[in-house]
Amino acid sequence: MTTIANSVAAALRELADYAEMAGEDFYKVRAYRRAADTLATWPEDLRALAEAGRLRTIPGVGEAIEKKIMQFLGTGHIEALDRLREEIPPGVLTLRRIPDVGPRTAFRLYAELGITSIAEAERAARAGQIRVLKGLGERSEARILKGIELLNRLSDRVLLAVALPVAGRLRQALRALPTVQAAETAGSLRRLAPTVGDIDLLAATENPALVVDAFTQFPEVAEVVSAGESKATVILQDGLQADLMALPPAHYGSLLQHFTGSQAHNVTLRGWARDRGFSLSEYGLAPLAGGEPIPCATENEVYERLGLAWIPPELREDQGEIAAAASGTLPHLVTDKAIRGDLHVHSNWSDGVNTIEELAQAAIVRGYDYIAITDHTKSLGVAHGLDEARFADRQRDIDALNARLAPFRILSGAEVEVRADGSLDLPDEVLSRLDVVVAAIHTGLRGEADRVTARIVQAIQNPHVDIIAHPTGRIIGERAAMEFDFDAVLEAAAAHGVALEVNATPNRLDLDGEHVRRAIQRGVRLVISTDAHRADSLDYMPFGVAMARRGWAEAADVLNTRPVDRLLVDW
Ligand code: DGT
Ligand code: CA
Ligand code: CA
Repeated sequence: MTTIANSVAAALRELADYAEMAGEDFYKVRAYRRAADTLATWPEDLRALAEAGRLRTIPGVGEAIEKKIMQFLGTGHIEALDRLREEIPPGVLTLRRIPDVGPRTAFRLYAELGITSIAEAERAARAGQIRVLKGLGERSEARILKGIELLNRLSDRVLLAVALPVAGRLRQALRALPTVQAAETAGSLRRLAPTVGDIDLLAATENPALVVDAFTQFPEVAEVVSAGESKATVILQDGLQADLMALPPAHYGSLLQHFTGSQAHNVTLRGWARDRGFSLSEYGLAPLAGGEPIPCATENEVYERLGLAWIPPELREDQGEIAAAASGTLPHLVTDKAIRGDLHVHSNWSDGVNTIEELAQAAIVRGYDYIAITDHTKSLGVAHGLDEARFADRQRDIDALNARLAPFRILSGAEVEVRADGSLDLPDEVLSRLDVVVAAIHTGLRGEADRVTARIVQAIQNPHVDIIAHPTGRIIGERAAMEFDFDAVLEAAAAHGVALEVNATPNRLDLDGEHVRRAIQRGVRLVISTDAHRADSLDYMPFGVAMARRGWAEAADVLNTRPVDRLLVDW
């Protein structure tokens, strides 16, 4: 649903993007984005608030932004945005979607080469026109080209966090149909992959044709690509594709197994079935020797008939899960409920939206025992970071709250920067007073692999560092992982008892399942954290848990499943 506050938020976000490219003041740009973030989920009627002259009670709305909101409410336009739109063609904005192309580079590609689309940027890079720009060079050009290739690969996929709520609504709507006995999501979405190509849905019904027909008429459906007796493919209002398969309940287990995939898992499972005299399909198990096919009503039955334990969907990537299911050695995967606290959260002492108390209350509501407030330090200019004096002030705030909120515990932490030379941007003396030190690299991510590895290893060697945040630095659809020696980092982390973070922010999901698995195999412990910059974002936690599960993590592998006293023992 689009509210007027949503529309204002969208306009402010666009304004921020343009303003950033036009080289306007960084603080101004950030203020637009913050106000947009708040407005995007603003519950009250904006017009009523404006009439009451109370727009400035909205966090992040000061005089200048109030004026822009008033303009928008009056005319549907923001003057400053209109001016910038005239100055810079809209295609230039899309250039920023190329990994490694920031606003300044995007603007220069336009101003100096007249590039206004990603396709034009690709042609220019291939023709060697970008390397001649001052300060860019051959390496930048190659990187831009690589970024465009990455983007092309990702452009038709969406984040798990974007697809999940949509899929949940469709599943609900299917379950509400009178002829549907069961409905579930399948495919990469059920496997909780970081991104999904489409939404796969399954239904058990005695009347597949009727259900398929009803599905194609759901209000969220914008276009029907194909519809048959038991399947349909549609495009939803928001551009996502959804596939539905419906079969009678007797086949539901086989159906679910087949369309959950992955394809690689299914290929190996079919081989396993063949070796045991069956052919496997969405209809059931057919004996190769002939005779009646056996339909399976539950997924458990499919695996059981093949001599296997049921395999959690997150593991179905053909990474040894079938052998583990055969030998009874599947992991007892960590669950959402096992998480007792969040160890990477930003308050309004740095660039977060909420007060420490609001964050603590939000954590209490979520059933947590503790939360670590890990504000940015001063050197990360973009984040209004804290210096030593302000850390001391913040500590008083935390002490007072802890006295009041016990037994809930607020841990005093920081997200410190790993500088170019591998040192940290807070003196050891300050670090030693913190409960939790999270170290992160935010700059120089494109350095030589050896340099990046050395920086991370050096941070790990600092006796005060507890956690390495978002270790690979990838941002899905925007930035590939840093090039570095992950095994060397694992070795150092294991040796120094430093945990690696599984960052649950939907476009990070860093570490992902593969990296989690490698970390566990090397004896490195993990934490799952949201990196929330506002209280609502504590809800990202399940996405991080999903990555940990995809990496075969058990509760014992994850430090924040521990009570706080056992957490601090090692730190
Ligand atoms: P996605 O959609 O790219 O994120 O990945 P999946 O795994 O959801 O793939 P999708 O939607 O093409 O198919 C869902 C599952 O159905 C897939 O994991 C395996 C199974 N499947 C059954 N028949 C086929 C087939 O003919 N082709 C493919 N690719 N998958 C099939
Ligand atoms: Ca799919
Ligand atoms: Ca599909």
